[in-house]
Amino acid sequence: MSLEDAKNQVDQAFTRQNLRGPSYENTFGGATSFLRRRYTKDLAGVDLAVTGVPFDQAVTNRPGTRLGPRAIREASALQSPDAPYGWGYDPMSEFAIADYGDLAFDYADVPAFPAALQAHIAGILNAGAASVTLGGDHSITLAILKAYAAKFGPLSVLQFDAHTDTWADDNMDRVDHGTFMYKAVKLGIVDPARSVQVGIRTDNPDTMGFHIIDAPRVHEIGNRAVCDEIRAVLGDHPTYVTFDIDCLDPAFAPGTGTPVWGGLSSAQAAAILRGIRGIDVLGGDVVEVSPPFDTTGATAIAGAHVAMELICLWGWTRRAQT
Ligand SMILES: [Mn+2]
Repeated sequence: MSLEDAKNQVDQAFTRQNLRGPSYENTFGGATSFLRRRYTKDLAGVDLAVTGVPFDQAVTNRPGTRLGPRAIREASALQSPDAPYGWGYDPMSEFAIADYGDLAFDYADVPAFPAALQAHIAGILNAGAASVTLGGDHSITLAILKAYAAKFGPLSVLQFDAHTDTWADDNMDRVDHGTFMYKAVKLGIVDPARSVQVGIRTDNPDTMGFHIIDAPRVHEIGNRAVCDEIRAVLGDHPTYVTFDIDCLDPAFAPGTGTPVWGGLSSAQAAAILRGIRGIDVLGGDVVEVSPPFDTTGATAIAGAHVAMELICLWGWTRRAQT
């Protein structure tokens, strides 16, 4: 290895010349960005920006997801630089994907937070890029959906979650991780009739018209039937995917604020995310990874895999169009 190679084949978060392509630096060292993408605030030429939102002030129980983006980035370094398994293509080589860093916000000014986040995502979308966001608690998805709806109109949402997050809350100024989907429907930015919630296992009689495939049903009908049902509802409608890591069973994702037993396994989630390829994904997020409760790191590992699968889903459709 030449001296020049030695300089460039480390810290590819900063040293990589090209937004595309694998990074073969040691996975155990160097500066960490999501999957060694370039860590940059320059969105020129970027197809998809991965961004972190370290906000956890809206939780009903255990906090800690403010540390989620950092943990997910670190866990992403465990993934192979080769093409992701089961997809037959490498989105990291075919698309310009950057780590856009974290949202800056005043942690003590919660009322000002949603607008700051919406502007952050709008900046990415208006630069012509898609976004995949690393949370943060689930309240963040409302501001992201507002930015998406402002550009694309009302969206389908595919939500993986133990909870529907549709508990009634007509105070639009409240910032709450359990009511954001209620608000999204009331604001008209999500079309519930063309949206699906997967993995639900907490009671909330008002479904608001969402198509729910609850966790017992996932276990009963199996992955392939779940994928068929998701496709049937979403069709080719523009879709935002939000993945609350508590969709997974606490055995697979203990590091989260409101764990509920009876959830999906990592294998089920992987099979379903890969089995719905072809839906029109405009962007997504993985939320509620709480490192202080993640005793083995398994939750952050799952979160990093989910983020990668979201990128694969987004790229699959875009790739088919080009
Ligand atoms: Mn949730």
